[in-house]
Amino acid sequence: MNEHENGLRERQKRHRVRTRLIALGATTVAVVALAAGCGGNDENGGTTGTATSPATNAARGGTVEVAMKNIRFQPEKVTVRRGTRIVWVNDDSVAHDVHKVSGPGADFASGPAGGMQPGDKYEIRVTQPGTIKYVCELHKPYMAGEITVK
Ligand SMILES: [Cu+2]
Repeated sequence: MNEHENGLRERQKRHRVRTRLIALGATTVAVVALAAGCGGNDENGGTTGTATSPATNAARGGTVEVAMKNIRFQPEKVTVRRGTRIVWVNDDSVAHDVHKVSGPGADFASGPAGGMQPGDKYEIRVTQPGTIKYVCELHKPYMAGEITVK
């Protein structure tokens, strides 16, 4: 086989590939045209205006978990947005509790000192900006935490 024949075969191959691409292109155009047709029908259906997404509000109030482990709050300091749910989980083998010491909003407490048994949960929702300090009455001042609400 000489150079000329090689070149000819290459050109033929390329030509076939191009033809196939054009065919594909035509199919794509047909699909797009169909899709556009559907879109047109939707517009005629009268779905007008943009509704405010409920996801926007849901995103504001997430959940942050604070573990009670090795006689510590973990993490000891969290920074959250207003509306966030703070959930304390006693992941320890001993009893604990949560008692607010200072900061904005209403006072809160999980119950009596050492009232949270292993596996128990306690939760609040933070609504006012500022820094809330809290302790475990049983293990303070060693076991203390902070929530900064933005
Ligand atoms: Cu404790």
